[in-house]
Amino acid sequence: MEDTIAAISTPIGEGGIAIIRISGSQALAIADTMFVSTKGLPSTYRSHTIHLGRVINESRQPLDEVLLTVLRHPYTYTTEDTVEINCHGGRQIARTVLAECLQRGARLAEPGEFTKRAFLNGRIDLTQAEAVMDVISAKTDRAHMAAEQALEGSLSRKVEKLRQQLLSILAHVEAHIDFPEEDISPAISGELEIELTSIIASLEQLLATSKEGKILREGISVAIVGRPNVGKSSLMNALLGTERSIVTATPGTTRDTIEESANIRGIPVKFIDTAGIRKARGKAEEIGINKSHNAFIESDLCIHVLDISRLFSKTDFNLLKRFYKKNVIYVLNKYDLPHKLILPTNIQHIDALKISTMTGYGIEVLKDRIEKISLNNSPVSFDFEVLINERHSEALQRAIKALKLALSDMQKNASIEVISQQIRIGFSIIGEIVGKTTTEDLMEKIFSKFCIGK
Ligand SMILES: Nc1nc2c(ncn2[C@@H]2O[C@H](COP(=O)(O)OP(=O)(O)OP(=O)(O)O)[C@@H](O)[C@H]2O)c(=O)[nH]1
Ligand SMILES: [Mg+2]
Repeated sequence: MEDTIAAISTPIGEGGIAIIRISGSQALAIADTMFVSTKGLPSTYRSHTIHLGRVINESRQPLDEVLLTVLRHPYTYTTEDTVEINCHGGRQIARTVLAECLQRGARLAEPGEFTKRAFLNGRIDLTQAEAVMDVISAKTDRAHMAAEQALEGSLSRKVEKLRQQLLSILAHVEAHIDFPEEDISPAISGELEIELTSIIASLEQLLATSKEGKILREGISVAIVGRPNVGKSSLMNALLGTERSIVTATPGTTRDTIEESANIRGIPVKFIDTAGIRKARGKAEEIGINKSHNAFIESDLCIHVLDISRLFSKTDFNLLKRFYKKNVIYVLNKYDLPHKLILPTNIQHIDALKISTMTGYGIEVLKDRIEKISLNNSPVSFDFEVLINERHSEALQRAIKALKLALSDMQKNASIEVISQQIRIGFSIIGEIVGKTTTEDLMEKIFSKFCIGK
């Protein structure tokens, strides 16, 4: 019999309420010893009902007025009997109620243990358990929606379907192991090859979304660079929608890098405003300019700002060369002023966006461009946004490798044992994604990232 676990499920700190969750076969028995109300004992309550009463300590002294919810097996988060106590949201009171639960036989839950039980008891699979964490930590609406879909099982279904298809190929192939004198007929073998090729393609498609998943989950960093006074800080503020960076008419205003995050089309973006590049006047500016370079190098994407109201100079040209990387967006700022900047013919091909941080002109187009570049190379080929994490992506790569080997074995007419062995490996790796095959290590790795109480 599993022991009964308890934890505070709400964040530490002061709030309206705090929730203490108890799960396991003794949950109701424990609640009976520490809850009093006019309606009798919790173990007599119907499932999914909520009751007003008091939590008492062992000398029957009332500790807090609470609402207690009874959730009976199997329709609960963990599928076990669960009791949730809503007490007043103070740091101390929640701890006191938890201490009472522990005193009466519950064990303090480990991080993610409620979700781990939901998985071990078969209510959710591993991708759904991971999605719980993604839902909690989602920074934007888009990441949130993608995580909700994974939680609901969209990724599981996709993976499970492929696993079943593979199983049917395996069944076909292995049927021949028992009858070695019968070769797989060329027609059937051709069919199996087509099916296997299509499974590999689906796995590759899934893998191709891993970049998008990483970006939605973790976001990207964008450095804003350029000469002094071109409007980098003004642009940073325009993108954030707040006056985060100091803007003045004096060149050299920003001396240190300034970081701030924003939600750009559902992608968490960390913008880094940097010191304008020029010959440093003083030590502080020199350090700042070095930091600008580092920000440029370390960022995923760079916005290079030029001032359209000034003539193009050799310095601009040098900076264009210096700040060159694959993901760069050129913007010509101060579009509201008379235009003097003419790009030299040899660099006229650069696709620069005209913007004005003063009037807001072009800012939305710039946001679209940031979105497009961030998600580039990750075709959204499914009817839902997939949140592939590193674990999935690593398993997908291994599965694809094994199945490609199986395919080439098939094409080379290798022995049925060899082919089936390879397909089995692929099959088992795909199973790892949804948690059909797991190890203690893997579970430890996944659930230790959770918060206590989830
Ligand atoms: N007319 C006009 N002025 C702008 C625009 N954007 C910025 N400015 C002005 O340009 C000056 C410099 O702006 P900043 O945002 O401080 O420029 P910066 O690139 O951060 O400058 P440093 O921090 O010195 O490198 C300020 O006086 C801004 O008001 C714009 O689109 N149009
Ligand atoms: Mg600045």
